[in-house]
Amino acid sequence: MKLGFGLYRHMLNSEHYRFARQCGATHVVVHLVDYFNQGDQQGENSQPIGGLDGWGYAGATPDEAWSLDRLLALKAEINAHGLELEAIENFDPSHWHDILLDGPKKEEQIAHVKEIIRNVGAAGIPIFGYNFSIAGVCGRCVRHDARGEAETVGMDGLCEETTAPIHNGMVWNMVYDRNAPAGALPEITHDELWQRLEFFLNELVPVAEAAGVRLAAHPDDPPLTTMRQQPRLVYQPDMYQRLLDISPSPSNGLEFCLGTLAEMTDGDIYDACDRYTRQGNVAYIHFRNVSGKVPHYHETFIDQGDIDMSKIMAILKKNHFEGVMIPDHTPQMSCAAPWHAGMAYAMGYMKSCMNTPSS
Ligand SMILES: [Mn+2]
Repeated sequence: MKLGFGLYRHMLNSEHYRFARQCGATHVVVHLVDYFNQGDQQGENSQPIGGLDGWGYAGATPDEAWSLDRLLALKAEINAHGLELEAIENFDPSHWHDILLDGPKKEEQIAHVKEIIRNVGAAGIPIFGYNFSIAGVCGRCVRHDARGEAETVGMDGLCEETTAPIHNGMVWNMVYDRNAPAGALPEITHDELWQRLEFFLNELVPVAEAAGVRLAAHPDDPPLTTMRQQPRLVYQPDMYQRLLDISPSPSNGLEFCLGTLAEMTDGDIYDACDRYTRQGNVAYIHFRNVSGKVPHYHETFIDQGDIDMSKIMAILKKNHFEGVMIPDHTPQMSCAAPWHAGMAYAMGYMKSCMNTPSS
């Protein structure tokens, strides 16, 4: 098991690589998508929240950033700071909006996405995380419910942010076409969304296999049945199995988000962790904690929520999980560096958990 650290695009610099190392990380997971481009965000160091118009505008990251040369340069820069580049997390909506929406550019976009995966493999980056979702990560609000009234995110029942339709030109909680005609995305069934995922996996998994890349699926966060009148895909733990069964392969793996899984209304987090790590499906882990289940939950400090993290750690050790775990997100701490303090707190806890023999 390896301790990693997730970095947003604007954090890909020496200061943040050093911070990750100082927190004990040996590996990093990077986001190349700029979630904060012209969006109405409260701060670039918090996880993106956004409102009805999403996080911001897609496509801000130049295409060049996904080229083999730039990926090799990024990896070299990270290696020079004593870290390994374990994964890239997420496509930009501009890469795949018509794959998610079954639109006219679907074929052109799947060809581009394949090219990205080939580049990732050629650069020696082992994992690519994605979240096959129309609404994306949305519908959450800022709360002060973590210990000591720490600022965190969660849901307090359904609200306009979870029920309002998504306007045209927007997908995955970002705007990809600001000139789209007025109106909202048409409603589709859950089966239609699964068919779109089948197309994506059937096309991409063989390419990922040849490139030596593991695709890693994040579940729906928050895991509601529908979000903004669009179906969700993986909103109960068993639904991960359906995704795996579409294209059984080591390259069809999971970005196993403990927080999101604990927010689900069915199943048991320990059973799910045992099953998917025993089967060898987990590419990497978002190691975080929550209190409650949708639609009433909030993210907590790592030692505070419903999940017994030491019990999870014992399962990971029993099943010889060899991958990376990262904190994903944490509450913000009241001090001059709220994000840094929250992440450092989580990292210290994780490192200690990893090093403590299971009883
Ligand atoms: Mn996550």
